[in-house]
Amino acid sequence: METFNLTEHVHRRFNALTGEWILVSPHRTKRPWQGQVEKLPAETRLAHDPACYLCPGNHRAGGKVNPAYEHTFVFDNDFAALLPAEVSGGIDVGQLLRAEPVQGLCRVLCFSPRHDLTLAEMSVAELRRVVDAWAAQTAELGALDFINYVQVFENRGPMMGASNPHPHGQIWATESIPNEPAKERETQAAYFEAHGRKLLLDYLALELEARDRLICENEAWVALMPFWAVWPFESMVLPRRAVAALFDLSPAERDALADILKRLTTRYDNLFEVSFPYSMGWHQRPTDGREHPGWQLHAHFYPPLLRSATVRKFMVGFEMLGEPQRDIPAEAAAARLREQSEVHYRMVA
Ligand code: H2U
Ligand code: ZN
Repeated sequence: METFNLTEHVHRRFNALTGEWILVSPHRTKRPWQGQVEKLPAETRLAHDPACYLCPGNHRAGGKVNPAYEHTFVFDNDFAALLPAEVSGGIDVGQLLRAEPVQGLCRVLCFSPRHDLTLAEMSVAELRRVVDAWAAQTAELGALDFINYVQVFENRGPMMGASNPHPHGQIWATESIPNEPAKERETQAAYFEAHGRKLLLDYLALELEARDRLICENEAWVALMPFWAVWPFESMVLPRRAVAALFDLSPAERDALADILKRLTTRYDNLFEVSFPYSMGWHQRPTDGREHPGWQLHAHFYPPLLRSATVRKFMVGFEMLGEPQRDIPAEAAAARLREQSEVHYRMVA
């Protein structure tokens, strides 16, 4: 019988952060990277688009007017999915029909007044302002009595459902702790209970030792493809120091975060010479007033592209009904990102 090996044999990998398994089928891609990279036609991009709801000075869909902002700009979402209305009660019919009211707030964060930039194309100094806005929003919303969790995220590109090319992200702050962070809370708490150390710091130490899933790093941060990655080019951004929330980052760590975000998103864009679509977001310690000593701050990037600017992975069939599956092992996909340039393809003459 052959000895198990991650690059040859069909296997399942355990996601230590969610407690779920994923299927890896390396043999399905004997020729994974020979398909040509399709390039999309160059888009015309306006620095200010008079029709954009998010550009400075423009009217939003709800009728409000944006100020002539010069850096970042935060506003309450005009079509918020969560509202700060207090309602009592709920339903529970035989533990089968259950519902509970939930309060919350939704905000939109414009990353830049420039309509035609992305995180990858903004300067490190401008990205630092985005980091500061994320931290300030988390602190402000997290301090509210009825907010127990703050989700900072960005949907990038029409493929991920972003409504507008203007660089922006969202913040949803909730009374409840949503499913994904709730799973991570359980796994991180159990690990801390058993070992007295943070799960993600021990995990990072293993990755820094192995090195084959690293993408790029600096003095304070590491971008890597997690061992359990499901999306073809999924990544995580991890701080080297024990820290649980963006607002606890030092000024030097914020600068270093701006640096790593620019470098990671540039590598993504360069991979298929396209503005790489993704959903990204931060998982921070819940703001429910509890300690959460095992919680470690981190970001996830979930990009859907598989083989080119137009070929995406679909999470369907077995993945919806069974469990997620990938062909190219994380190590091979990480190597592809590692070999990318950190000079954005649009900057190359
Ligand atoms: P997405 O691109 O990730 O969908 O985020 C845009 C958000 O901006 C979306 O939630 C809000 C939408 O409700 N929005 C406004 O609040 N006002 C507007 O004028 C346009 C969009
Ligand atoms: Zn705009």
